[in-house]
Formats: sequence, C-alpha cells, structure tokens
Amino acid sequence: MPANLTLQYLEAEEVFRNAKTTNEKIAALEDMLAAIPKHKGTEKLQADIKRRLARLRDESEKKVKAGRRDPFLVEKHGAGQVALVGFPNVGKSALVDVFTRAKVEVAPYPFATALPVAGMMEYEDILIQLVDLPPITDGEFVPGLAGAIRNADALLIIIDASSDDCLDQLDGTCGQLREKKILRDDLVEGLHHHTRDSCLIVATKMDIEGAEDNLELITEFLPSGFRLVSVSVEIAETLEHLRQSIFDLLGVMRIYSKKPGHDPEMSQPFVLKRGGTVVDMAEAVHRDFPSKLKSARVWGSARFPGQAVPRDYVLLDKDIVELRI
Ligand SMILES: Nc1nc2c(ncn2[C@@H]2O[C@H](COP(=O)(O)OP(=O)(O)O)[C@@H](O)[C@H]2O)c(=O)[nH]1
Ligand SMILES: [Mg+2]
Repeated sequence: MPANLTLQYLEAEEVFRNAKTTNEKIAALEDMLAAIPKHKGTEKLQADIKRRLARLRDESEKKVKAGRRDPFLVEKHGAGQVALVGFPNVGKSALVDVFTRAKVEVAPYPFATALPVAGMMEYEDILIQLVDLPPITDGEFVPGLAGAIRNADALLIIIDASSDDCLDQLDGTCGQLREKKILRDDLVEGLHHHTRDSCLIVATKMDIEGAEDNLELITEFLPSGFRLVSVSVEIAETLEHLRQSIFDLLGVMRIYSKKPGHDPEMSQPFVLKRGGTVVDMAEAVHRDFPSKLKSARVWGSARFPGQAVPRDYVLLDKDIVELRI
C-alpha cells in the first residue's frame, strides 16, 4: 500500500467496496482516480484502477448491446442533452411539458415522475433534448438517478421561487450533487461530472405572489459563479428567455456547410462546440476532410462575405463555411 493516500481516496475506495451495480463501481473508481495523489509511489495503483475501469466500462457496454439497458440512461438526440434536477413539485415536469411534446405528468403531488422522460425542445433551427427526472430529496437518490444526471451535457437546477423553502431547495440540490461528486468546482480529466459552467439555476413559478421577493433572496445567496434565470410557465417572455439560456448553456454553435459552386445547406446545421475552428468543422463533415483540406471560405463572422480563412480560424454561431479539398 503506497503512502500518502488521502482521506478522500480512502472514502472513494470504501464506496467502491460497497458498490453493487457496474455503474456504481465505475463512478467509485473514477472518484478514486481523481483523488489519488499523482506521484511515482502510486503509479502502479493508478494503472490498476485504470485497468479495472476499462474492464467495467467494457462490461457495461456489452450489457447495453445485449439489450439490458439501464432505463435511466437516456439515449442522446439533437444538439445536446439537458437534464432537469431538483426537489419534488418545483416545476420540472411543467417546463418539459411546455417546451416539448413529451408526455410528462405535471401534478401537485411529489414523485409523479418515477423514470426519466425525454422530449425535444425547438430552438430556432435545431432541437435540444430535455430530460425530466425523478426528484432529488434530502435523502437518498433513487438508483440510476446519479448516472442519468452525470450523463447529461448540462443541468437545469430547478427551484420553486414561490416557496419559502426555495433557499433550502437550492442548498439541498447543490449539496446532494456535490456529495455525490456529480458537481465539482473544477473539471477533472477523464471524469464525467458537472461544474458551474454546465449548470443553470432556474427559479420557477414567478407568476405566484411572493416569488419576486424570494428571487431577491435567491440572487443574494446564489453560490458564486452560478447563473440564474427566473421563469413561469404562465409568462411567455420568460419561457423564451429560458429557451435562449438553455441554448447558451450548452456551449454549442451552428455551422452551415456550403459546397463550392452551390448554395449553402441551411436546413441542416452542424452542431460544434463553441470555440471550434475550420478544422473542427471539416472533421464534423467527414473524418478524412481535415487531412485533405486545401482552403476554406467563411460567410458570417468573417470580415467580408466569402473571405478566405486559415485552418485554425475560430468560427461563430451561424457561420457558413465552404471547404475545398
Ligand atoms: N402557478 C404556477 N404553477 C406551476 C408552475 N410550474 C409548475 N407549477 C405547478 O406546480 C406543481 C408541480 O409541478 P411539476 O411540474 O409536476 O413539478 P415536478 O415535481 O418538479 O415535476 C403543479 O401543480 C404545477 O401545475 C408555474 O410556473 N406557475
Ligand atoms: Mg415531475
């Protein structure tokens, strides 16, 4: 046993020993890998954890292929997957209901949502997947919930601004996510988790009396660096504002391709990570394109329409790109 193992590591190891499902074991090993001090003395142990991780991920993939799917893992569609998390009755299902055609249950009693329900939300010319989840409470997560939250590209942390418990909901939800290592302060390479950058706090039911006052409190006690949006399913402008915020949260951009001598293909944008370059676009069009790429022209962000740009030119949302190979 190498020296200097941190308490955090030993805790993760304990979680691993008690883990029952493959997904729980994977999550625990990931935590062990994140917590292990990185020096010569732990190299063998690090390699051992990585080997076990690889084997378990393999196993989990085979199970998926064999049709033994985890009902909590929602297959991704569209420009990104955004999961709604929060306490019971805060208005998660109501939002998925107004934004998508998914059949969700909106009900004034807790635990109406037992399994994830996914629907597609239109944002201009793309679709974003929203996933309604069973509630988080102060107690235990239902099995599978942690994996579903981790797996999403971004999170909406929903709190009910009309409730006097709104600050407890915020604390409770963020606290649970942190405790389960689903939410961390910083990105850890190789791990699946969220940071403040992939989270948006959404205060709901703003049409109800008292919500405005509570919103001031929420703003005051907002954990630092987190973004906050307020909404009511009854007020159309707030919904449109939230729709825009969800797109911004995903950190993606739409790029349209144009074949030389043709009009641009405006109906089917490529969706790339914001900050992506001409090479990233080429890669998205075809795996072989980056190596074959001779020149590129850009309409939109370029100084003039159809300007020739270098391979490392950083594209912006709604750019049109012509790739010559
Ligand atoms: N007045 C008002 N009621 C809402 C709003 N959003 C949700 N509700 C109500 O709050 C209750 C719980 O909503 P629901 O979406 O089922 O909560 P969930 O448990 O978080 O999915 C239901 O009775 C909804 O009709 C809102 O913006 N305004
Ligand atoms: Mg619900």
